[in-house]
Amino acid sequence: MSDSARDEESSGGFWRKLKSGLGKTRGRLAEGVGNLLLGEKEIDEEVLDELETSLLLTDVGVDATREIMDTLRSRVRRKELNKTGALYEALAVLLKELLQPLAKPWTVDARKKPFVVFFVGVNGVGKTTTIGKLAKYLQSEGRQVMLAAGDTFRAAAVEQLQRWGERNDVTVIAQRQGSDSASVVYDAVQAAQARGIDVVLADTAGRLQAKTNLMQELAKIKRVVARLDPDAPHEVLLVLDAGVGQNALSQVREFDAAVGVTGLVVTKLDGTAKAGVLFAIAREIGKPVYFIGVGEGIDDLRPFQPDAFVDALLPSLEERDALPEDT
Ligand SMILES: Nc1nc2c(ncn2[C@@H]2O[C@H](COP(=O)(O)OP(=O)(O)O)[C@@H](O)[C@H]2O)c(=O)[nH]1
Ligand SMILES: [Mg+2]
Repeated sequence: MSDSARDEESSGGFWRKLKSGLGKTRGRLAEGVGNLLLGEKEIDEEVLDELETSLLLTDVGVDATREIMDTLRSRVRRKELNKTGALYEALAVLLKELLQPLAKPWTVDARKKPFVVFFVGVNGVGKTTTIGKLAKYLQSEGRQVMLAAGDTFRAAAVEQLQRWGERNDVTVIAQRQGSDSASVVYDAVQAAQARGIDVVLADTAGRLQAKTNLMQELAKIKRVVARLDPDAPHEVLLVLDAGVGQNALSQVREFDAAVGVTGLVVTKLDGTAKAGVLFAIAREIGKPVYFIGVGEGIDDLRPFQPDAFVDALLPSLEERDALPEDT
């Protein structure tokens, strides 16, 4: 198989996974948009109200929902939209536009060597797993990767990262549990400089005894690493679990205030009916979503593409018939 054929096959696999992963959100959305799918029905208040409710139920959020509904209602008033089928299509276009600002391609600046990326976020959101997946992704682009086990709070966290290191055959810089995470990340960046490594992915703790400690700790890691490279870290990625819905917004604000978040990774879009939170993020947070996760496997991470995301949520009529059950 050629490389491009393999790429197509695996991204086709991801597309299927995205569609089945978003099944819960799509199902909840369908409770409100089901009417729209009848196509040739007149648009009345009931149709619009049901749509509004289902947007709220998938965690699109009050403000983004209001914005979407205001636009659609005014187009209905102006008779630009008459039938429910047209409303469905207009909704899909609107949702794609809303997500567009989040779609900034992830790039590694090869002049920054090593390119240092911090992963921050509360416990259990998927930081360590995302690092494992991203290590493979970067290697497939031909980059040399090193991992830093900066979550020294739990022994299991270090072991988990080491397992991902073994799977990807990349070096993991670690110290024992309870050691200073700033010194672990410092060691990793120093080792990467010495060995000519392209990218350092640094794990961090999501929980300490007290929350103020955590934020201070993260700020300290940043300061310490800047001694080796004043531009580092080059990215600070906040990992968010889509399942927390609207709470994701306060997590962004809190981590951003402490360490200056440069981009987001939204995980666990599979298995939640709250994937609509991406629209709230688009409206409220001016930060790119570089990657999304739709499963625990090493290939279940991909760059975020708004059009594919909306197509998976609001498939055309013909496509709907071919989709896995909405459960
Ligand atoms: N279903 C699903 N599970 C995920 C995803 N990302 C991570 N997980 C799981 O979430 C749990 C916590 O992940 P972990 O990386 O340890 O989170 P951390 O505490 O932020 O490092 C693990 O069981 C992961 O396998 C995802 O995109 N989808
Ligand atoms: Mg972890």
